[in-house]
Amino acid sequence: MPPHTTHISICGAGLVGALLATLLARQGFSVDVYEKRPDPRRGGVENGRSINLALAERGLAALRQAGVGDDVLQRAVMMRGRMVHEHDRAPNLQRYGVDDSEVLWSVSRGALNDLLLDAAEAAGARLHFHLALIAADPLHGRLTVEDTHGQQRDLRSDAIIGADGAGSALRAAMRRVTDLGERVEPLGHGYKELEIPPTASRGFAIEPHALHIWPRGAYMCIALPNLDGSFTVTLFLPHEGAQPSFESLADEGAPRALFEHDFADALALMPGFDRDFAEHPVGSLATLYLKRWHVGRALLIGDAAHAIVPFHGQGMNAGFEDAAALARALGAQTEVETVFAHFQAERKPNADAIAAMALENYTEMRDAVADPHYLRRRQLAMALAERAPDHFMPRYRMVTFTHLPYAYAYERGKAQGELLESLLASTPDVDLDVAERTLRATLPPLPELCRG
Ligand code: FAD
Ligand code: 8R5
Repeated sequence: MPPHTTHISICGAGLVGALLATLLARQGFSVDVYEKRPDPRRGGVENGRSINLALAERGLAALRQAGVGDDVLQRAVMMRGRMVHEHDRAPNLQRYGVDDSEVLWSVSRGALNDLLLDAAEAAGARLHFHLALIAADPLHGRLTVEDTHGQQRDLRSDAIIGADGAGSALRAAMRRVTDLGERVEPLGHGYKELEIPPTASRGFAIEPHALHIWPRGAYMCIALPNLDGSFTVTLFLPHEGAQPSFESLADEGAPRALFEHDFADALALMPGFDRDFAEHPVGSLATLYLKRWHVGRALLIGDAAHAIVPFHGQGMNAGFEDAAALARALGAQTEVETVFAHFQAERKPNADAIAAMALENYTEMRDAVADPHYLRRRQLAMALAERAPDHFMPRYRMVTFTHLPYAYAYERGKAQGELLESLLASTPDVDLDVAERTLRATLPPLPELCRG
């Protein structure tokens, strides 16, 4: 079936749905998008909170494929590395890459979503707001949407794509037909968003070009810059327990006492701390695993298929990579069930790998960034990457700045990690010539990097 006779319904006009709609409409598919919320571009009730996300190479490449890469970067703040704020020490910047070609970008979720909705419409996709998917028959490509008055409409489509997020309604409809092998693993930790406002002269109160981390062992704070000079600060903490936890902070004054003790430099920059803490909800974190992403003419992508914990900053990036891969596959072959099976075979091992790496990066961020063994290991890794760039690349860089499959990054990262540990086991002052020879003798060269 050529694209222009293939009709695709996308459920959800969030980040992934809006990007997929753009990519497919640009390829000539007939695309309708159903979104249960109102059109965010229409203003309306604005709660005034800016939520930002870290955009990395995988997401950026997909945005470039949709023709909006430069537009997005114009509205983004560059983050060159992690700024680590240890207790009672000057903050220290650990660069992410070798130069400014390897950086993260802090983007506003609202601005990015608006821009993608404009792009989808400009490409010819039809967007329908205030219409929620409430039922679907995946085997026959039928779906039912409902407006805010309870009016229902029955529709038919060659393909139904569920980009409706972690609580996907399409997934619920698919589950009624086939066992999806669904498993949700709560992390046991939640998060709360706070704010460092701009200074009186409308500048940034701390270094703007960094992702700030306050590692405190069992928990941490992070901060990402916004264009207006503010930072969105996120506190990650266990939900329950006697050690600092959201439960243990229930008493008035307890949150401020924790911050005075652990995050005093950040607290000094948050005049609205008490109100923000009291008013902002605690978000919960979990990993969603599915054995199956497709049933008949229906397919799940993005968070609907593989919601992950946030610690690698890859949820959106992975979802954007899904969208680009799916658009490419549908462009090459339009027998939807075949495309969906191939998509799952290609993407699921990668989704599993980034889910695991995201969990591991929590420990790294909140704890190991300040650990002497970790710092030695990191230094050795950087030395090997410089001496033998064809043989060694830190896993973080593979994930964040290349298009190597996540599953490859995970496996290669394990092998490299074992090598580093064995080198460090005998002496903390590793002879770099020996290390390089051992590396070249033990691991095959890295594949072509497929960057940019
Ligand atoms: P969503 O963005 O959740 O969009 C789903 C859409 O579907 C929504 O618009 C929703 O209204 C709509 N919908 C739901 N149900 C229905 C229905 N029944 N009918 C119609 N429409 C429906 N990722 C990163 O890569 N880097 C980061 O730094 C990062 N930071 C994050 C910070 C926060 C606070 C959070 C919560 C997440 C962060 N993520 C980050 C993860 C990222 O937000 C998600 O991975 C990404 O938004 C997934 O996109 P999605 O389109 O699949 O789902
Ligand atoms: N998501 C991120 C990283 C890795 C940074 C590093 C980590 C907030 C709810 Cl926790 C986190 C990263 O290892 O140096 N890159 O991007 C984004 C992160 O959290 C986001 C902002 C978040 C869900 C709240």
